[in-house]
Amino acid sequence: MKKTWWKESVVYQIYPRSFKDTTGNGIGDIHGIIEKLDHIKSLGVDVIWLCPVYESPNDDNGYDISHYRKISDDFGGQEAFDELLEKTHQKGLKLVMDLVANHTSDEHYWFTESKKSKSNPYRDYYIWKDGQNDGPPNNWESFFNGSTWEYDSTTDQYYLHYFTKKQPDLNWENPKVRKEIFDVVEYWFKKGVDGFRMDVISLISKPDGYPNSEHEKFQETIINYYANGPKIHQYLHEMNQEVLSKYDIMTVGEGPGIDLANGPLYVDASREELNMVFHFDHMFIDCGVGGKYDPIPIDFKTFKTVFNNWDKALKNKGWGSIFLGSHDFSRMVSRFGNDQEYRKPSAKLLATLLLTLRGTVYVYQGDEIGMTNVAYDSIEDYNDVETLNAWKAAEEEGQDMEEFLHIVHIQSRDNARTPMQWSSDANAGFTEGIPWLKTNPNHKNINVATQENDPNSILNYYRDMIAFRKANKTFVYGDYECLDLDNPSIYAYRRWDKANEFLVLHNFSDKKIHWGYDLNEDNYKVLKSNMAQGQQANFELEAWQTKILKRI
Ligand code: TEU
Repeated sequence: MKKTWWKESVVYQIYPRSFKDTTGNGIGDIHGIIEKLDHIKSLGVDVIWLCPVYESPNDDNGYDISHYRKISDDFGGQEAFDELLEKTHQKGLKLVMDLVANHTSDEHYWFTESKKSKSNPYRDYYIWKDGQNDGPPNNWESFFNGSTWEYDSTTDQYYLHYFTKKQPDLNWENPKVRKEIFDVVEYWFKKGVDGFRMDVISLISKPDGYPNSEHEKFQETIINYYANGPKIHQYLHEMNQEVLSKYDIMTVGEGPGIDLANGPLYVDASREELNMVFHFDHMFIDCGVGGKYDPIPIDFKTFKTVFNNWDKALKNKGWGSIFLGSHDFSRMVSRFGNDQEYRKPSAKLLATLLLTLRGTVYVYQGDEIGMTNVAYDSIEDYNDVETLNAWKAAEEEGQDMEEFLHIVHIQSRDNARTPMQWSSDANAGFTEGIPWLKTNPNHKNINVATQENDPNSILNYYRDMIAFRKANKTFVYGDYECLDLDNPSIYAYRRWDKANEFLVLHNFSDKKIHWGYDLNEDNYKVLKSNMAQGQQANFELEAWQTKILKRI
C-alpha cells in the first residue's frame, strides 16, 4: 500500500454558515473560520474541508452555485478566502473545497442563457427534453420531492433537476461542460487549494434514453437510473488526466448509489479516477421503505457489516473514508450513540471508532464536543429544503403532522446545521446577532469553552485520540478483522501489522458486559479507554465503554 499524506490525514468538515459569525448578521463567515483556526489546529487534524462558499442564491445553502470562481459576499468574498487559505497553510493545514458539478444554480449565467432559446450556445449545457402526453418526459422523482422535470414556457421544454428546481443538472455529455468544470478545478488548484470533495459525483452521467423508473422505492430508482451512469468512469478518468493528476491534491467523491460493487472502480489507483469516495451504506441504514422520513431502527449487525465489507472491498484496491456524520444527517451521537444518560462516553466511543478504522477520517464540526440533535417545537423553525419539502409532501398525503414533527426531530439535516456551540453565552458565542438557524438550547452545557478546561471532556478526548492515531500508523495502514460479528452489543476488531497488534472493543449498549470471546485476556494490555479504569478485567466493559488493547 503506497503511503500518502491524505491517507494519514484527519479531515475536519466545516459548514461555514453555522461555524462562526463575525459580522453580526447571523450567518457564519470566513473570518469566523480564520478566528477559529487555532481551535481546529489544536485538534491535531490535517485538512479542512469547506462546504460550498461560492456565490449562490442559497436555495440549498450553497449547493446551488451561481458563480464557480466567486466567493459569496455573505461569507466575506475573495479577500477573506485568500486570507483563510494563506493562514491555513501557515498553520501547516490543508484546505479542501466542495465541487458541486452535477448541477448549478438556475441563476448561473450558463442557465439563464440556456433558457433563452433552443439555439442559444449554452442550450446544451443542461438537459432539455420535450414533455410526454402533456406531462414531464418521464416519471422520475427528485431527491427533494416532486418531479425531476421543470417545465419552461419560453421554449416549451422541460429541464432536468435531480435536486430542487433551482438546481438544474449539467449535461456532462457536452465536452464544453466538462472543459468548463475542469477549468474551474484547475483555477482553484492554481490558487493553492489542496483538493476537492465532489458533490454527488456518482450522478453526473445520465442513463441512455431517460427511461421511466419501474421501482417504487426511491433508493432503487437512484441505484438503477440516476447513479453510476454509463460514462461516469470515462468522465472521472478524463478529469484525472486533464487536471487532478497534475497536482498534489486529494479528492473524495460523494454519492448516492456508490456501493460495494462499483465503489472500488472509483478509487482503484490504477484506474486513475478519484482518491476516495463517501458511500452511504451506513448513513441510509435507518431508512424504511418510504426513505429517510420513514425511519426504522438501526440493526447493529448490519452497521458492523457495512464497515467490514467496505474494508474488504477496498483492501489493496483503493482507499476508504471513515465518517459517521456530516451536514446532511442527524448528529452522530444522537444517531449511533446515546445522547441522553451516556452522551459523554458514547461520543468518545464513536470518536474511538472513527479513529481506529482503516481509511481517511472525517470529523464533522461540533462532533468534537458531542453536539446533539435539536428538536424545534414548530416546523417554522426549520430551514432545510429537504425537510420543508418532505413536510409539504407529508401534509399533502394527509399524514399525522404531530407524528411527522417527531420524525423531523430525528432525521432533519438541520440537526447538524445548528450553530457551533463555542460557549454558554447567548447564541452559544456563534453570533452577536440573530442566528440564521436557532441555537440548540443545550449549548449552556455543551460548548467548547467548558470542555477546553476539563481534562476529561469529549474535546480533549478527540485531541488525545487523534494524536494516538498519528503515533500509531497501524491504525492507518494496518490490517483489519472484525471479531464476534453476531454479538448484539459489542463491536470488536483487530488491527495489526508486522510490528503491532491491537484489539479494539466497543460496548454499544447501556449494560455492563464481560466480553466472553475465545481469546486470552491476559495476552492484552489496555492502552486507552474512554473511562477511568477500576479493578476491571481486560475484556470487561461498562455501558458505552471503549477500550484499545495491545497484544503483549
Ligand atoms: O448530498 C447528496 C445527497 O445524496 C443528499 O441529497 C442526501 O441524500 C441527503 O442530504 C440525505 O438527507 C449532497 C450535499 O451534501 C447536500 O447537502 C446537497 O443538498 C445535495 O448534494 C445537492 O447538492
